[in-house]
Amino acid sequence: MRAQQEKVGCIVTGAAGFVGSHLTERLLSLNCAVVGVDDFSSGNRKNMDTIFNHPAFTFYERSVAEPGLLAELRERHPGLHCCFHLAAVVSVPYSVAHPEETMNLNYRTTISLLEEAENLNFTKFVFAGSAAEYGDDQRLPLLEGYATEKTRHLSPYGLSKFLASRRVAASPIGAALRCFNIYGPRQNPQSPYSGVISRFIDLGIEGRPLTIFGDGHQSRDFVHVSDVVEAYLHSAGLTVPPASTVRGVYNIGIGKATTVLELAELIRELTTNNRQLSFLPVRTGDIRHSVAATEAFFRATGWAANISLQEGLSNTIHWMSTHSSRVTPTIPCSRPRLLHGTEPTR
Ligand code: UD2
Repeated sequence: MRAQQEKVGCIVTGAAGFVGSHLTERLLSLNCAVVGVDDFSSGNRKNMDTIFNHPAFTFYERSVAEPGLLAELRERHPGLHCCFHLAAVVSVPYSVAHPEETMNLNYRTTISLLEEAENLNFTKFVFAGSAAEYGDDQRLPLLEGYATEKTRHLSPYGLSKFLASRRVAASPIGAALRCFNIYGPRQNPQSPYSGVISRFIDLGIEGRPLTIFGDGHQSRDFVHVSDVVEAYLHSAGLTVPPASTVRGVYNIGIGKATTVLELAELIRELTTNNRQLSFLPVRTGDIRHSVAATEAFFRATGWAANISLQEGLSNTIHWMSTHSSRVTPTIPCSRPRLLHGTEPTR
């Protein structure tokens, strides 16, 4: 890993988020210098507890929508040359209620940041795409080429991610990772976008009935956050041994479908929850099946998920049993603040 000798400078937007905080932690463990940016609109300060005082980490409570942000950060941190852009409107229901805000943040702001990174000669810009870019396409497994301008998007979230991924993938420094259903430690079971695994584990641990929307035969491709973090490193060539970086758009999943019923049974067993399942009406807008074709990213980088669902669930259950899973929501702060690091020089 080249960062053992030389510090690689990375920006992580959304550093206080579920995935962003794990990515930041891992980059720091690889001896990278990391600048984290988050406005706490959905991220949480608590997610950064393990990294906040790390000497190679500097955090800015700022919005990625501020014009000129990358240039300003590059001036303060001349070693920055890699940007992982994860900050976004992350909730599908929220995007439906706020389509304009979603298009602005997830699409237009991404393009502005990418163009700024290109102008500043960044070597890499990795974007957090989503399985939502495939809309309700049921040709399975989903190949990267299936998402086109003809795709019927189910939400502004899906459309904004698709448009942004397409532009990022066309950049000489760009890679867009379409992550499928990510789970793992620090995912908040109380939030509307938290995901079925954290909700089921929360209910399982509390000895309450797991709630199934519909018949439970719908399926998803569940990928552990540690595997996703490794995929981000691979996309930027920050691996051991160093790999060349990749361009384009790639699926990140395990390539295996698990039904919600199978998942519920596994979690009931692992949390020794004997309560009967509770069946509720199908959730509006729910897609039936989703599973990634994962060969393209494997061919490009050699990455493949290596945490099985069973292992990932055990790890997440252990974490949720030993940590308070209910994080207090933070109140967004409109005034930019430097929370850690050297005071800005203008
Ligand atoms: C995922 C993403 C979302 C977006 C979308 C695109 C997550 C957490 N969310 O939504 O951001 O990218 O894919 O398609 O990765 N379910 C239950 N009971 C519950 C909760 C959920 O039965 O208590 C079902 C739900 O109806 C769905 C499945 O579990 O069929 C997965 O739900 P989810 O919210 O974890 O994720 P998904 O695929 O809807």
